[in-house]
Amino acid sequence: MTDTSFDSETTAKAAESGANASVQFRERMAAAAAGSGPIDHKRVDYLASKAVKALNDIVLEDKVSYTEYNALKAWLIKVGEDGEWPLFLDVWLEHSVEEVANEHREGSKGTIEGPYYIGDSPEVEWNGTIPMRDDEPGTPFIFAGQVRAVDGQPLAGAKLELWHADNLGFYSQFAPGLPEWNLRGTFVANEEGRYEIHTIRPAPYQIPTDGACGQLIAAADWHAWRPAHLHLKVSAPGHETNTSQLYFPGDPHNNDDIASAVKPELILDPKPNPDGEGEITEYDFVLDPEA
Ligand code: MBD
Ligand code: FE
Repeated sequence: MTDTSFDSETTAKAAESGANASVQFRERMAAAAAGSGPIDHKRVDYLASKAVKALNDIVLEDKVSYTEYNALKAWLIKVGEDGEWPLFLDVWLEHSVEEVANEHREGSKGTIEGPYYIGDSPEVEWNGTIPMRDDEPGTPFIFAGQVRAVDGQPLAGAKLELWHADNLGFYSQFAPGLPEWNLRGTFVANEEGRYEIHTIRPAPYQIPTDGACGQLIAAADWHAWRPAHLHLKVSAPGHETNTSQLYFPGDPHNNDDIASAVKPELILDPKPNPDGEGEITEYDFVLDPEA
């Protein structure tokens, strides 16, 4: 079992991750803005009215007091100040957006992207090791399989982008003190659509406890954990990109992920590596054709 205990030093380090996710998101949106269309006023009217009504209904039905209203106002201000809107939304809302976006798919299940994706990670040769420190702690882990289309055709040259937390639950470029591309890499499937990636097993992830999201979690007496997971984006020309996360059997938080992003199809089946240290697992991706 992975050690999930955190000392005060590592907890403090986690705090900046939410704010860094805001910076990252703004940059990505600025780049995408050029391609976005005109405002659909009818749709905004419909959705915004519905959202406002849902909140008003809660106030009326549950007789929300001025004390509670002011606590909400203070908390919303703090979410912004702490830069935790991407963290908040990806933890508590993205799973429904993903469900709607991908319900038509016949290929592999996906799940939420979360706040810590970075594009253009270094390309690693087939069979290679993801960028990591010389003394990277954690169980060595070989992650291999095949990328196919829904008709069974192997997708030679499919691209797999993998990013995951380290053995303490930290993501490079979001928690300080890690090499820029630590545990982030881009891999290309071979002629048979097969890939083989060498990495280490990530630790479970704790939502930063000292920001606005942590404040809500403490006030509501919830737990702050996501199960250990690998993040992936698998893509091939003419196919829909599969954004996914893969989980490990037996993780205590597979059944109560705070981000509601675990699906039974996404739990891996690692075995001891017969040829060396650590573990090995096989997982195949099936991509839907682009509409
Ligand atoms: C994560 O690592 C993550 O994957 C999600 C969805 C939310 C917060 C942290
Ligand atoms: Fe994650």
